[in-house]
Amino acid sequence: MGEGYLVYGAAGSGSTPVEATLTLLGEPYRVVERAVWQDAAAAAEMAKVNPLRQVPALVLPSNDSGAGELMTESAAILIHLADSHPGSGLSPAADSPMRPRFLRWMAYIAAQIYALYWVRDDITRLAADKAHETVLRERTAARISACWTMMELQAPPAGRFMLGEAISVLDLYLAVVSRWGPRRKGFYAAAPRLGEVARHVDADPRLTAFWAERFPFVEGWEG
Ligand SMILES: N[C@@H](CCC(=O)N[C@@H](CS)C(=O)NCC(=O)O)C(=O)O
Repeated sequence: MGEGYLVYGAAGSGSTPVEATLTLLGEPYRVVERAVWQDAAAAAEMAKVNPLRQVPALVLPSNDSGAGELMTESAAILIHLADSHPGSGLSPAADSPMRPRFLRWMAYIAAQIYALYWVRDDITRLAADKAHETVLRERTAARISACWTMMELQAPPAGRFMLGEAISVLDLYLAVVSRWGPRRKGFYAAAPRLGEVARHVDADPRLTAFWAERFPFVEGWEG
């Protein structure tokens, strides 16, 4: 085993649940800050690692066969980290009755919700003019809210957290993605029971210092 995990990320971005997971696991990791959506130089640097110029990217600790494997795609990274630490309880085991639910909603957050931020983070990618920008912002916000509502109806939390009484990477993922626009107030309105789960994650004392550093609950943070 080498020198620990290397995370390419940015505060408040999709690397946040990855960093939170490593924090809960007590694994050593280092973050290379790449706020790719704000900074062209950071994006150019990121392209050397991930040609899509996106964070998060995770380099696994190197092993006997050489350099550590590179992972992108937040859901895959979170599932891998949890599964490779089976004692952590951060994912249900492959034979657990909760496993299909876990996989379904991990993929759902990534594909149905997170993917819309490719548009929202730089609306000019699809908007032809200012009026179009407004329409796209409104419609993607409505779609995100509708997706949270659908998730709540299909998968009401099984306890304090999505899968029961123990926190999993699904809860960490939900808690971070629900802080992006239309932000937590919109999320609480769309999915109040998922909102309760997110509040439990926010309040986990093992993560207090982590949130303060990487995604602080500053004045007005809920939107
Ligand atoms: N499918 C990717 C999406 C990653 C993503 O969109 N990351 C954002 C930051 S939260 C980003 O790097 N955006 C820059 C861009 O897409 O150009 C994942 O789940 O990891």
